[in-house]
Amino acid sequence: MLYFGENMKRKPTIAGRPHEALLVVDIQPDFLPGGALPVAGADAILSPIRRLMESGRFERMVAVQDWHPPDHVSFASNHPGRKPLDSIVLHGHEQTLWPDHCVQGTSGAELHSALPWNRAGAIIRKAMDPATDSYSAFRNNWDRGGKRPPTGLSGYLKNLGVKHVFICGLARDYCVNWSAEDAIEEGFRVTIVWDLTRSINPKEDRKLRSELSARGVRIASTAEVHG
Ligand code: VGL
Ligand code: ZN
Repeated sequence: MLYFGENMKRKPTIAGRPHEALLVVDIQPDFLPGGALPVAGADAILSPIRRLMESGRFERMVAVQDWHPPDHVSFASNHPGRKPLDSIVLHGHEQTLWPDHCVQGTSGAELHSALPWNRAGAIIRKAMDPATDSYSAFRNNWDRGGKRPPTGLSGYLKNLGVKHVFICGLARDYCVNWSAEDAIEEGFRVTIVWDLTRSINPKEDRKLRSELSARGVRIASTAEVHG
């Protein structure tokens, strides 16, 4: 027997804000301390991101996963004589070379087990093309032909009626930054949950923050977003 009336009294588990979505970017073991491309302090954001995902604040959540083939062009190991953090010119644009990371099917590439991914409505995998990197969750970096092919995320969100994208995760100065820029270009309102991100190069944080603000990205704290 179903006591429908009683169920109706229960606190709804979702906040009913279908026009807002939370992107949880690249929370994968390889980007955490001990991983292949560790971002300092990234372990400190796991619990607060978990709490935000479990809070019911967001009805819509999307996981973003860096997902490289082993022969990926961004790996220094695929460029004889180069080492991680060297910079090359790739298809006419600067490309940083990284240690091998987030290789498809490896444990370091998994969505981190500390977060409740079952609540995410979609998983967007990026940087799967061996010849192009992809920092943004919305589109690849430039390919051989100078194009930036979309991942489909913008259409997915628009199809659901999402107007405002909130972004947390890693790394603040790469995938979060590039995703925020593209989300603005796609016409979304964009909020970065600043304390739920960490940078590969934190020395540039002040500059990054003012560049993001100048582009129309709102910078907020978890407390403001919960509020
Ligand atoms: C990222 C460097 C290489 C990121 C991904 O998630 O910010 N950074 N691949
Ligand atoms: Zn990567």
